[in-house]
Amino acid sequence: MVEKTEKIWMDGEFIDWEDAKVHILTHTLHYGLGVFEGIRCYETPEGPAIFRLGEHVDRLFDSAKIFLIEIPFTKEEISNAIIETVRVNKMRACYIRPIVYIGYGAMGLYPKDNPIRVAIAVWPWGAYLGEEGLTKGIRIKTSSFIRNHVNSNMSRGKVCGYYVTSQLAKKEAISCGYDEALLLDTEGYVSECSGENIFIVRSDRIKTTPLTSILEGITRDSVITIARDMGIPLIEERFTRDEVYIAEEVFLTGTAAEITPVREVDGRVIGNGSPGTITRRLQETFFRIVKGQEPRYQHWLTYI
Ligand code: PPE
Repeated sequence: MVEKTEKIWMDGEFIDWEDAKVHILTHTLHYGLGVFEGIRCYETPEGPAIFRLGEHVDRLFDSAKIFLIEIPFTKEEISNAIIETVRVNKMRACYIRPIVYIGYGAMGLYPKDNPIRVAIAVWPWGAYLGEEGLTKGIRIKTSSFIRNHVNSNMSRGKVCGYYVTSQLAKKEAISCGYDEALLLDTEGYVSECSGENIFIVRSDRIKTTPLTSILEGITRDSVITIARDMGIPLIEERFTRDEVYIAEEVFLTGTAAEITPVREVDGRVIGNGSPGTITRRLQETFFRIVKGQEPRYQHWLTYI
C-alpha cells in the first residue's frame, strides 16, 4: 500500500488525502490519455531538495503538447504547486507524482470540451527495486512483449496508457522469478525496461540506447552528464540483447529506480554477479548529488 500523506493538490487547491477523488466517468480512466511525471525529493543538510524540477516540469508540458492537451496552468504555477505540496505535507524525502488528466464530461474518444485536470500527490517511496537490489543488483528478463512502435507510443511523452505494455512485461518477468523486464523495440534492439532506461559497460566504455524508442529519462541524462564529467567514455548507440549478456556491467536508471545495478539477464550472470566498479562509482556520485553533497551539481536541486 502507498504510504498516505496529508494533502493532495488538485486543480489549484489542497484536498485531504482521503477526499482526493474523481468521477468514475473521468475520461482518462477509460481511454488512458493522461500525462504524468515522477520526481524525487531528497533530504539534504540544507533541507529537502527536489531533483531536476525544471526538467520534469518541462517534460510534463512536452508530453501534454504531443497529445494536444492544454494544461490550464503555467509551468511556474505547476513548479510552485509541486514545491508547496512537498512543503504542506512536511516531507523530507518523497516521490512526487503530478498528473494531468482529462476529466468528466463527454464520453467517447473525442473529449472536445472535457476539463483538463491536474493533481500532485507526494508519498514516501523507498528503493523501487528493493534496498537489496540497489546494493547487490537485480535480475532482469527480456520480455516477450515489445515496446510499442514509435508511431503508436511516441516515446517523448510520458503517458498513462503507455504503461499497459510495461505492466504486461513486468508481470511476466515477475511470474518467471525475475525483478524487472527488458523490452526490445520493434526492430529487435534493446529499448528500455518497464520503468527504467538501460546502460551497459564493456571495456570501460559505457553504452546506452539512443533516444529512438525510449523515454528521454532525466536520470539517464544525469548519468550521461556525470559519466562525461568523470571522463568515462560514453556512447549512445543501439545494441542487441546478446551485447547485454556479455557486458561487464549493466545498470538501470529512473527516478523511482535511481541507479539500480543488474546482476543477471536471462539467466546469464553479468560480470562477477555483483555491481561493477563503474556502476558503483556512478551510483555513489549520484546519491551524493541528490543529497546536496556535490557543489558542482547544486543547480540540479530546488530547495524547499
Ligand atoms: N523509461 C520508462 C518507460 C519510465 O517509465 C521511466 C520512469 C524511465 C524510463 C526513466 O525516466 P526518468 O525517471 O526521467 O529517469 N519511470 C517512472 C515510473 C515509475 C512507476 O512505477 O510509477 C519513474 O521512475 O518515476
